Amino acid sequence: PGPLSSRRCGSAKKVPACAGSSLGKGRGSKLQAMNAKPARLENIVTDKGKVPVYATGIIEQPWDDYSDGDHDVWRQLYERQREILVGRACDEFLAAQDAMGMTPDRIPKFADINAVLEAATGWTLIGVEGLLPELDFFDHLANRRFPVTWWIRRPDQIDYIAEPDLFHDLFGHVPLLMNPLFADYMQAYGRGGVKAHGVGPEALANLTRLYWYTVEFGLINTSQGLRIYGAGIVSSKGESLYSLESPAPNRLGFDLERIMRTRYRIDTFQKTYFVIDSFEQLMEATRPDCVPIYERRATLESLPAGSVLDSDEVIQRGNGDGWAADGDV
Ligand code: HBI
Ligand code: FE
Repeated sequence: PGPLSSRRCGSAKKVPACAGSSLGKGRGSKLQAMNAKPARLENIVTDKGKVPVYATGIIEQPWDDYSDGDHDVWRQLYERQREILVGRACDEFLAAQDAMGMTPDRIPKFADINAVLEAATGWTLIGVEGLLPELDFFDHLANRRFPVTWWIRRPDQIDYIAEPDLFHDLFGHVPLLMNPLFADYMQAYGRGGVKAHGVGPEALANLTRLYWYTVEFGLINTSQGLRIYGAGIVSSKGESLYSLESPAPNRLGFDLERIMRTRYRIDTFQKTYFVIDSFEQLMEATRPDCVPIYERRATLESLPAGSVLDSDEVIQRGNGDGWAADGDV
């Protein structure tokens, strides 16, 4: 779950408060009435189908209002993923989760995480309703604030949810913010996004692809072999296995401009994974001014997600098994 298309969302229409919110089963909600139920603004997002985009307000994590069912969903997902990720996620990810004091027992308190995270890299978590319009999102990242959705998915959504919930954000995205290089990359990414937003929709599309193929679905080379660092993978049972073990997808060496040309779908496993050698490489890639890159990029066609070019560093050429044939991207 993650990136929206680069186009501005259509007009928001008010819809009833989200049925999915797990709120209200708590003991005497402490939330003000206005925050009692998040307002889910369904915006029609053109070329990626309908993706809910939420209000942009920051809200306090309603920790006392999480139900036992919510904590149970966290525990189930946490225990299942941690078991799968040993030997699959990069060591930095697993070590950071432990260092932050994350456990399966209860949904972590943002305030507790912030005490550790802020001391480590200056990042803090803020509670949000869910997906934010790009500019709001970029601006938070540029200021070392990571938006975390305050609600967790329902039990019937354990295996898949189309939008980022608390588990995706807190379990998937937050731990690597403890890594100084990744923390710097995420802030540089946010600053780049604010600039790209000023340049225009094409520039923005480049940035959302970069986010997709690194922060969400990136792999990293290690001495023990390929490992996962992307949040979209580590928070997904199926893709944690598929991304490393399936013969179907391509696995290509990281190449910034190549990634910026590569389209993606938000509702299937990736056809192509890009592999970095280190977080330094990721940070270095965002140093140069991106505007000349956008100008060069604009002269080249974007590529279907499953392409392999002669100029690619091919670690594995996928056999394409099970690739979605409809709605090619
Ligand atoms: N909003 N809350 C939230 N979380 C995200 O990961 C997020 C977002 N809005 C936009 C977005 N990601 C992507 O389009 C980025 O590529 C900008
Ligand atoms: Fe995400």
